[in-house]
Amino acid sequence: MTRRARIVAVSVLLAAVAIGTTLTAGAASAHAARVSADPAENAAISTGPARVSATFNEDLQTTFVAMTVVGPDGNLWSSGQPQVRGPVVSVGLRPLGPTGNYTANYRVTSADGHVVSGSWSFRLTAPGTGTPGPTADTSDTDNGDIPVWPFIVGALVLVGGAVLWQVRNRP
Ligand SMILES: [Cu+2]
Repeated sequence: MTRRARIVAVSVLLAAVAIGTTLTAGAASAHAARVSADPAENAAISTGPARVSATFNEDLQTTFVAMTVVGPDGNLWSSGQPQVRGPVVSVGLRPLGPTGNYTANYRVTSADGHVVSGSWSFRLTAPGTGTPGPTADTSDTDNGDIPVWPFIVGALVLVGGAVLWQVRNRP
C-alpha cells in the first residue's frame, strides 16, 4: 500500500467512526425511556395486581410489543397480550404463587422507531394460590437493542472501496 493510500484509508476510517459515533449518540438520546413501573422496581408486595405496567417518557408505537412476567419458578405469570396506551405498556397478571422475585420483561418501539427493551423485578412476600402458565421462553426476552455490527461492516466496505479506488487510480 502506498503512503497516500494509507493516509486515505486512515482518513476514511476515522470519518466512518465519527459518523457511527454521532448516529449512535443521537439515536440513544431519542429513545423512549422507562420512567416508572407498577409494581415499582424492587417493591415488596403481599398480593399481585391485576396488571403489571411500565410508563415511558413518550408515547409508544403500538406495534411489535412484547411483555412477560416470569416468576421465581421460571414459569410465566403474565396472561394475555400486552397492551399499549400512550406512554404505558401493560400485561395481565395471574393470581401469583410462590414467594420470591417476579421479573417483568418488555420490548417496545419508540416513537422514532427504535426498539427499547428491559426488565425490572418485584418481590412477592406472601405465597398466593395462583397457578402458573407455561415455562418461560427466555430466548424471547434478550436485549433487543440495535446491533452495532452493520455499522462496522459498512465502515469496512467504505475503507476497502476507498483503498481500492486509490490503488487503481494511482498515476
Ligand atoms: Cu431512538
